[in-house]
Amino acid sequence: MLYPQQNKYRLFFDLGGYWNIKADPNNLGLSEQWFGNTLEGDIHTIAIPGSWNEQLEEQGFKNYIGQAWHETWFTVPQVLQKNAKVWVRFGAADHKATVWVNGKEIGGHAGGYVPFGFDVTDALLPAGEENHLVVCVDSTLSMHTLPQDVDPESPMYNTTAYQRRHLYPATRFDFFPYGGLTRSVNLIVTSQEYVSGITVNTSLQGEVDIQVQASKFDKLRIQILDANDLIQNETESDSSNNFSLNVDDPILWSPSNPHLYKARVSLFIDDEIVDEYDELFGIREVRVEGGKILFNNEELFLTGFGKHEEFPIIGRGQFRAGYIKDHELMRWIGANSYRTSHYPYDEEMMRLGDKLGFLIIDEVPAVSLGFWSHDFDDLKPLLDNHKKAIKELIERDRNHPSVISWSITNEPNLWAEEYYQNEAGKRYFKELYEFTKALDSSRPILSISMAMFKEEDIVLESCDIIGINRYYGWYTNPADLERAAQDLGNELDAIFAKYQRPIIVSEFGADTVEGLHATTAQMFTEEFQTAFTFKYLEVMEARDFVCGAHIWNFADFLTPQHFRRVVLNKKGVFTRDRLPKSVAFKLRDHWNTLDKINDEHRPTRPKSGFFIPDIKSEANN
Ligand code: BDP
Repeated sequence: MLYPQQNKYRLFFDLGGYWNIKADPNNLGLSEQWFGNTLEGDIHTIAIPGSWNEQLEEQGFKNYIGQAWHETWFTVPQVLQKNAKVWVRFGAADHKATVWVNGKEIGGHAGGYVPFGFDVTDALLPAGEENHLVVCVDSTLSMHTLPQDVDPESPMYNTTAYQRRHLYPATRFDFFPYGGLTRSVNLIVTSQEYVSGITVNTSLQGEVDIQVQASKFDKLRIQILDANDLIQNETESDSSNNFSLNVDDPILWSPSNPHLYKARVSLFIDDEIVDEYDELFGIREVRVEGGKILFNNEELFLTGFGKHEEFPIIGRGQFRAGYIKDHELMRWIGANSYRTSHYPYDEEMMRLGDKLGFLIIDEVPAVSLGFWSHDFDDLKPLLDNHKKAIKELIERDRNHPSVISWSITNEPNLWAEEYYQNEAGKRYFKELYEFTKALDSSRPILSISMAMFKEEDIVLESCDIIGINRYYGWYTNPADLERAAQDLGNELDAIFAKYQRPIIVSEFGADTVEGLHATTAQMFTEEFQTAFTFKYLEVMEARDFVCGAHIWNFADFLTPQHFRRVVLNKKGVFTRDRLPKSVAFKLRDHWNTLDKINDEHRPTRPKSGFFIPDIKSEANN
């Protein structure tokens, strides 16, 4: 469903605010029909968008995984309800939602982190009356969902890899399992006939192919406008919804000049416009050639981070000021890119990436996947959901110039289960790769491997860019950075020799307690983090085929409880509240002088658009 937009023909309301919430640990709500009336009993007030965990910690929600019923009310004015279609759109519900309006079930969606919505016109009360919106959000996962579960009943739980029993709440992944209505909830009003989807494909020569989905039309008109709203070209059709246009002397989108064009789609019925939608896009190209990533035909080196979408109190909830802060800190430090580890981030982040000129690797929630059989057919329910997650992500994000790659999996088999390195596993990833390519052939696909099988890891066969996450000198041979450098270097060389594809080191990092120091670098101190980070950078930068260094992590983040974590994963270059650790200043110096990154790819030196003061703080010296 299109991102909400307001113009002469459509409008949207923000339904965010203080809602009611009621936990349903025993799953009684459906049989007792809680959707029919105002929620009763143990009701709390919750800010939406937002995760329930930290907001309502004192009410017992901190570690709550399960169903929680949410409700609010809205009114549609008479002037709008007449002859209109009214929709409800959710930016995301983690991880599953069922929606009722005035007691009538209007739909549901399985899978967190992506938007969904419904036409609610027929469920509305007469204009002016208060409509009751109820959403049951279920944060439980299963072995077939993305991310996967740790259900004690699942065959995976009973394998020898029992580490997961040591986490509370138990997860297969190293980030907090937040639940809730995490992103914008909107009421959208459109005409009876409307535009429902737009796909834009471009070439560096200025060819722009546009495909429009619409309910019904007598005519569609497409106009391309530049950043000053000047029409560059236009065309129309009364039968086709596929258009090919040209932009003369196109201004390319890049981190240093994030120029956005607009595709304005107007839908006509009886010679009158009844709907219009402006889709932003950029003209730029990313491709892989001879072991390099080429961005607008120039060699690209990615500097940046694996991130988490996570802040104190609001959890994984939408936090616009936080999004700005993170991008500005990345610009300050000289990062040109980040990965949406380990799930799709808020659409607002992608839009900021487009506007501010960041390169984003967009990831589906396929984190530390586990398989449970040698038989490919047994894996199908998981594969189907995996494909669905990829499809929904591509549908949502395909027109963002900031998105340069689809990351289809992160560290499968982290828990070293017995079923993985086999024909079924190979086929699983091959199918995913082909599925993704068929949906979007314009972006390279990234697969990320952990250390266990090194260059033999089956996941490396199915990708255009290889991502490796490595923790030599931290989880293995702790503190021995010379050995870490050797191991990393040998492995990079072996992987490149085998695949001849660009490699990025998509994770490397050391837990670091801010303010902890030592004269001899010691694990957990700020000096160790600096030594570790720069040892890795040295190894990577000595190799031309390494096309990116993404430090794990941008900021400290909340995890389940585990003897390896003191509340947070502390590998952040910034603290959870976004204050720099000392490595940040060193990185800032390094990434702003690295001659491998030419000016085009340095968002710290924009040629237009943003003023970045070039102040060097005392701490840099
Ligand atoms: C990797 C995972 C990441 C973890 C990180 C770590 O991809 O999610 O947080 O290790 O252990 O295995 O810090």
